[in-house]
Order: sequence, then C-alpha cells, then structure tokens
Amino acid sequence: MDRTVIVVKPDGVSRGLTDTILARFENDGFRITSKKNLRFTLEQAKEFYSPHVGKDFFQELISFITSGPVVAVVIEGRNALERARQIIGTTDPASAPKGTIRGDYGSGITTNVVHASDSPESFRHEWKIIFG
Ligand code: FUP
Repeated sequence: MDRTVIVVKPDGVSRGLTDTILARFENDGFRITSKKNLRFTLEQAKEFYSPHVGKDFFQELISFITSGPVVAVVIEGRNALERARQIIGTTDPASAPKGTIRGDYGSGITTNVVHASDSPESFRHEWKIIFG
C-alpha cells in the first residue's frame, strides 16, 4: 500500500465536481485517509509548484491555484502514484483520453480540475505543505 496526494483544483470545486472526482478514486479501490478543505496562500502555492519556478506558465498557474478553495486528500492503495496518474489523465485535457478525469472534465491545460503527485518525492513535498 502506498499513498498519493490528490487536489481538486479551484475549477473542480467551483463546478461542484469534488464528489464526482473523489468517487473516481474510491471506485477504483482507493481509500481516502485524510481530507482538507483549504485555499492556498500565495506562499503555499509557490512552494507547492516550486518545481515549475521560471517556466512561462508559472504566474498563471499560481494565480489559478490561489483563485478559490481546493479540496486536498491523501488516498491509499496499491501502486498509488502510478494508478492515480492514470485515473487523472495527461496534463492537457485536450489530449487526455475520455474516461480519465481530465479528459472528461478539464477545460484547459491550466484548468485541468485535478492534481496528483507524480513521484514519491513530490508526494512528500506536497503532503508537508498541505497536511504537515
Ligand atoms: P501534471 O503533473 O500533469 O499536473 O503536470 P505538470 O507537473 O507538468 O504541470 C503542473 C501544472 O501546471 C498542470 F497541472 C497545469 C499547469 N501547466 C500549465 O498551466 N501550462 C503548461 O504548459 C503546463 C502545465
């Protein structure tokens, strides 16, 4: 069993998709072990997305992720990181397959409704910022 961080982003929350999105993981056998409603501060957002500092989309990404409340959860399951990434789909919803969360609900590369950790290191980094 291992764990990953899932964040329903501001577009997902404001569109009322939180339960629908979390159900995708639960229906695949994941268990939610922690849940937190929060709005990222500017400081938290910059830390959360620190691997992207300096990229041309960084400012837009920070503005978006701090634009409204998010729902963050820790989910637990076998091979959690890889399976959760499959469930969410690729970063750009335009190329994410139907049946993935981003493919079904994402409206743009920034507004892609959900985040999942992409490595054990990013899990630890993200967990500390949100749940630590
Ligand atoms: P992902 O792990 O799929 O969320 O994708 P990345 O870590 O590469 O990017 C993090 C977030 O930056 C994405 F969820 C959306 C945003 N992003 C943009 O807004 N524009 C881009 O060109 C690439 C990523």
